[in-house]
Amino acid sequence: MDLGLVGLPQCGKSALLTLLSGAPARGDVAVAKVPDPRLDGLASLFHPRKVVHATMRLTELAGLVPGRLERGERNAFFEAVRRTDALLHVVRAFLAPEVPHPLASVDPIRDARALEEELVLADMERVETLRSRLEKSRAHSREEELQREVLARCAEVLGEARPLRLARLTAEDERLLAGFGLLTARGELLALNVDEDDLRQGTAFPELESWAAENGITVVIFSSRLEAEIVNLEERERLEFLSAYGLTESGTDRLSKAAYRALGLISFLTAGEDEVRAWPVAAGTSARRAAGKIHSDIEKGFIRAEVASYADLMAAGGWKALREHGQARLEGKEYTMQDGDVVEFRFNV
Ligand SMILES: Nc1nc2c(ncn2[C@@H]2O[C@H](COP(=O)(O)OP(=O)(O)O)[C@@H](O)[C@H]2O)c(=O)[nH]1
Ligand SMILES: [Mg+2]
Repeated sequence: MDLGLVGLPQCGKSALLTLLSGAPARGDVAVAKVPDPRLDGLASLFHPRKVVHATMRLTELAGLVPGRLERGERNAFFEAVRRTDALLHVVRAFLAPEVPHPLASVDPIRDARALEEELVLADMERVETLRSRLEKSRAHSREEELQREVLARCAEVLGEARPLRLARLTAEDERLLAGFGLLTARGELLALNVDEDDLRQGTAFPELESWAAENGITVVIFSSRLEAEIVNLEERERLEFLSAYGLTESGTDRLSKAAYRALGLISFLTAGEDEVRAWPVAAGTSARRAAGKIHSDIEKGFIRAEVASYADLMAAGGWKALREHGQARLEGKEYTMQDGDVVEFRFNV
């Protein structure tokens, strides 16, 4: 699962890549750990040799200035977007006269809209091309008929200048569209990089926030500057620092969690003396497929999943007491994994 960082040049993409991955960015790809306090809870119970967080891959895409691009550059950018599973759109709201703005003024809603419009426009062109190609095709297979139908619905949404993530596509629709490389169906998160003073005053950006909500985009307001100051502090100091801004969680943590959701991921957990671990799977994944994330043999030889909620396991103090309380459920291969399920798989080898 790949999260693409997009936004104008100098808006803070590389700074955010560094913050999320916890290390100075080397090139434009990095891996981010997804914070999960449940792992700390489980570690206090099981005293494992290691604790493994869920991770996601981050890729910084070339900064693009809408309206100023040659066709080749636009296509290269869209190609890079196609390779991502969700977008983290960094938008600049900090002033900093020493940092040049490619459009000479700081205007977050203008910048946020401009990129989204580019993507919607690209999808419109693509959908039109696909529709006329299907119109001309002489073989009228059932599959093509279904594609025509879903593309007509896409054209309607895009025609209203709305992204495809608002088109209520079903899993079947997504299957039909999978090879077409449309851009706006993917999840999107908007990271608004503000000045520390704006954070302190809790300054709201109502116009931007309602625009984002209408477009199915989650907004996280953070200050890249502030985050860089607190990243190396002890947990306790960091919390004190944040509380001065009326915050309880760092922007980096809020962004990581929101990005994980935008990617459509949830975590199931495994816990033992060897290892406590969070496993990322797409929301809706069955128990059997989830088992395959750990090892293909567990998927092949799947018998049952023994599942407990994190809260029940913590309250019981371990699997043994949990089983005695009848709080461990035995689930079959079609069970849909839930975020925070603690699981032990039973399997034949
Ligand atoms: N004052 C201020 N400067 C920032 C902030 N975020 C990034 N910068 C600076 O803006 C410049 C561009 O940031 P960078 O992360 O390289 O932007 P990118 O082009 O989007 O990757 C760098 O000099 C950063 O130090 C911020 O929140 N406040
Ligand atoms: Mg950069």
